[in-house]
Amino acid sequence: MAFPKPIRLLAAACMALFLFLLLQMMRNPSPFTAPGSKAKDEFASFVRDPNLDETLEPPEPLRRVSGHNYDADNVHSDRINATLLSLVRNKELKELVQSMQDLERTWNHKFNYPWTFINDEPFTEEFKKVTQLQTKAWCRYEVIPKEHWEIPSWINKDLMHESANYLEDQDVQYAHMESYHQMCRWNSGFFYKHPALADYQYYWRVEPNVHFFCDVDYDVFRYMQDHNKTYGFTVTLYDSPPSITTLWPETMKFVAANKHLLAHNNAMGFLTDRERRPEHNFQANGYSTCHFWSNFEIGDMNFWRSPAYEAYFEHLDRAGGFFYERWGDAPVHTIALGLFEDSSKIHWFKDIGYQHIPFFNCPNSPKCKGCITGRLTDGEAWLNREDCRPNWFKYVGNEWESKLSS
Ligand SMILES: Nc1nc2c(ncn2[C@@H]2O[C@H](COP(=O)(O)OP(=O)(O)O)[C@@H](O)[C@H]2O)c(=O)[nH]1
Ligand SMILES: [Mg+2]
Repeated sequence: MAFPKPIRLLAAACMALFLFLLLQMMRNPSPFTAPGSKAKDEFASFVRDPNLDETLEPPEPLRRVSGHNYDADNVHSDRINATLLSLVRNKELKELVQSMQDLERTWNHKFNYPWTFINDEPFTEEFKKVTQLQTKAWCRYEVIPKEHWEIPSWINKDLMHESANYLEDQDVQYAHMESYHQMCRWNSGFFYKHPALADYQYYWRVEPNVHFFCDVDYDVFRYMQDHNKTYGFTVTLYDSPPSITTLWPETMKFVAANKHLLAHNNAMGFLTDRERRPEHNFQANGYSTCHFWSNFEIGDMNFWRSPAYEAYFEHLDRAGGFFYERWGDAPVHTIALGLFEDSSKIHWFKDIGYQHIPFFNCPNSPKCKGCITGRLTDGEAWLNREDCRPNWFKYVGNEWESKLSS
């Protein structure tokens, strides 16, 4: 049946309009690239996000798969003493499987590093069975010694409860959740003391429900060792000041008594910047609140096992802020690294595409699938303000610039 010409033209116009609208909906919503509304620009961290520049691999030497050198059953493999590490609850099995599948697909099916799962209670048989099915690598299931997890004797429970009420009024998340405080303390000062990790030097922390987007074709643990790196991050953010009001003052007390521990090439500027978010610095009593987002960490446990860090952690633990405030392991790790480690030993794993809700690290690389290049968040536009990378680049630098990236 033939339609009159005006009807055909109208149908064609409707189709074109529909396609145009569809295209608009699928457009990259990155605040960095879109000419953008005022609201978006207002929150953009950079004139141009460095993740928009093409990212290949970090510099050689890089250790790759060759023949059977990383086979899971090769007892003489090129693997070093390192493990993937996950503190996780039985009820998070499905979310953990998601993280495992992404990391196995993009990296570990090539290198077959063991997984170590840690819990404050025994893992179920189902948890063990299902996680082992996700990998050819060896899986270990460990329980935390009670004395590493329980709330220490010097914490006053009444004061803790009152403090949690106060924190809640300040909109501090998880204020009343004791286990969250315990988890932050354990990640700050105990994970590397677990007997099951005694023979390992390097770890890659993996949380349930995170995503990995990019194929990584070199052994990242060997990268850390060969390039003399202590710690690697993907995302760095501002923290909630009321959760850490006295963390910096306590740190300063410790530093005043231990000046010799400060690294020569430290990241004090990054830790104390007050130009970008002056109100954060003010509320956190001198700390910028910038921290490496510790749900992703690739690190050398020798740093956490050093006498300097042990003394610092002990000082913080006695001060009580893991329970009277809600000190996170992220700011604690970051401050320690920023003060006591040479900042050239801290590496931005720009090439590892990563997401933990609601933030991403999404590089511009043909190796990446499933994230939008340069997009920091899929949440509200104001979340872009939480990005602390510009501060890191300002005080420490961007090692990927110039010769390294392409
Ligand atoms: N075994 C165990 N793991 C926990 C507990 N609380 C948190 N975790 C783990 O600690 C990590 C951080 O917790 P999560 O709830 O993701 O905190 P968020 O990312 O800060 O919202 C995740 O790997 C959790 O599985 C706990 O009480 N027991
Ligand atoms: Mg999490």
